[in-house]
This record gives sequence, structure tokens and C-alpha cells, in this order.
Amino acid sequence: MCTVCGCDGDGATVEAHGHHHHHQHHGDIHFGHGPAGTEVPGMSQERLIEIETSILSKNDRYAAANRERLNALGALALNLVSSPGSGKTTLLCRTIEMLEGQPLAVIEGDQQTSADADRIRATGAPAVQVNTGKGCHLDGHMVGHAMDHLSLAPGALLFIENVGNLVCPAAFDLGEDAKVAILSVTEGEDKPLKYPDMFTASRIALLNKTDLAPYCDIDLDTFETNLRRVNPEIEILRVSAKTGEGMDDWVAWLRAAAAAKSARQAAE
Ligand SMILES: Nc1nc2c(ncn2[C@@H]2O[C@H](COP(=O)(O)OP(=O)(O)OP(=O)(O)O)[C@@H](O)[C@H]2O)c(=O)[nH]1
Ligand SMILES: [Mg+2]
Repeated sequence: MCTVCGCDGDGATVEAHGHHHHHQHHGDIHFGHGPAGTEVPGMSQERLIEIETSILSKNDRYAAANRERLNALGALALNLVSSPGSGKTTLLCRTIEMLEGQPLAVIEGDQQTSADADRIRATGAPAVQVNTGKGCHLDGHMVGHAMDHLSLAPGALLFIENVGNLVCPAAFDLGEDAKVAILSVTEGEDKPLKYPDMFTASRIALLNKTDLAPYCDIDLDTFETNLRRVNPEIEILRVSAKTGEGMDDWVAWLRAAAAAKSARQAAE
């Protein structure tokens, strides 16, 4: 997981080498076959697992606290995950306009700049930007702080736009109700197979930029087949945040999910 990019690991400890990578056909090499699922030079598989467990168990405590706050409000939180530029912010801006009357707020994650939070605030919705610096994902602790700056109404929708990255955000629970994977047709239909963890972790995938499909030599049915190969349960909607195509179904999905969450809270 994310100890590879050094964003959280305490990489100082050097231990015996554990070589787990397997050579496959044609001399191709896979570094993910060991118990840790990855390799870092100079670090044993045991140490890697120890670091990952320590980081993720701390994260999980923050995420659980966030989830408790959200549950008490009957607020639905969605973690929007994707590669950079799939259209998360564009989609959010259009979604917010369509959700008129629905209380909502946005947390924006990026390495640098408050550009995306500014775009959200321009719609009139409250937004907090979180800059991660060298970090490559949002974590539970960051989201808890951001929530302190948003006075979420009961039954609100909280959209969390994660850092554009198809790898690391898959591992970090933020306390959300569901991950929403955004894919755009320009990325190619093979992405679910190449970056499976993100799509295994997501409840729904939005295939965005359908307006560009005719120019992209892409087969949307194969895109969907590949998504279901890594996650047979995943829901899929085809949308264009630009033209609005398919956006009614997405907004209906959101309204139903938000209603179900606040009903669950009312029943407690
Ligand atoms: N044609 C077309 N362009 C789109 C669509 N959605 C977004 N875009 C464009 O795609 C580019 C990236 O959109 P953003 O909304 O900034 O993407 P993002 O996922 O928020 O990007 P990061 O936050 O940087 O990861 C912009 O130029 C958008 O105008 C769409 O449905 N169709
Ligand atoms: Mg964005």
C-alpha cells in the first residue's frame, strides 16, 4: 500500500531483505506477491506489514470517529475517488446545482491550491480545501479537521473529493458511507483491471465524459465488463458532467441514498 511512496511510513528502519518478487512470462516482474503485497528495498515483509498495520489502525480510529459524527446527523458521506482530471469537480458543481434544496457540503483534497474549493464555493455551497502537500491521499484525521469547519445539517450530504490518484486513496477509510469511483472515457477501458483495489472498494462507478466517447475509440460495454470483473456488485452509471446526460439518474441515486441514511438515523 502507501508505504511505497513514503507518504506515511517511517521508512527509517532497515531490516533484512526479503525477496518476494516473482518473474512471470516474458521476464515480466511482479512485486506484489509477498504477504505485504508490495516491496520496499531494505525492508522485510514483516516490517512492512507492521508499518501498514500501525498507520491504518490509527487511520481507522479517526475514520470511526468521523462515521459516528455523520451517523448522529443522519448525514451521508461519499468519498469521490479517481485519477486526476476525470471530472470530479465539474461533476460536483453540476450535481450541486441539480440538488437544489438539499443541504450539503464539500471537502476538497488536492496536493496544492484551493482552486477546487473555490469552484465549489462559486456554486454557493460550503467547501473546505485540504492540501496534502507531499501526501497522495486524504486520511481520516484530515477529514475530521475539515468537518470541524463545516456545520453539517442533519440529513446533509457530504461530498469528499479525494486527491486524484487511483492507488493510495483505496486503502484509507475516511468514515464515508461509500466510495464513488469516477472514470472518464478518455482513460481507456482497461483501467479497472490495472488498478483493481479502487474499484473493489467502490460501491458505484460513474463513467464520465460520455460526450467524448465517439472520439476516443472506446467501448463502453467493455469498460463495464472490466469493472464487474473486479467488482461484480458495483453499480455503474454513464454520465456527462458537461452535457448533463445521465445526470438525472445520478441525482436520483444520491437522493435515495441520502434519504436511506437519514431514515436509518431516525429509526435509532
Ligand atoms: N468533454 C467533457 N469534459 C469534461 C467533463 N467533465 C469534466 N470535463 C473536463 O475535464 C477537465 C478536468 O475536470 P475536473 O472537474 O477539474 O477534474 P477533477 O477530477 O476534479 O480533476 P483533479 O481534481 O485535478 O483530479 C476539465 O477541463 C473539465 O472541463 C465531461 O463530462 N465532458
Ligand atoms: Mg478536482
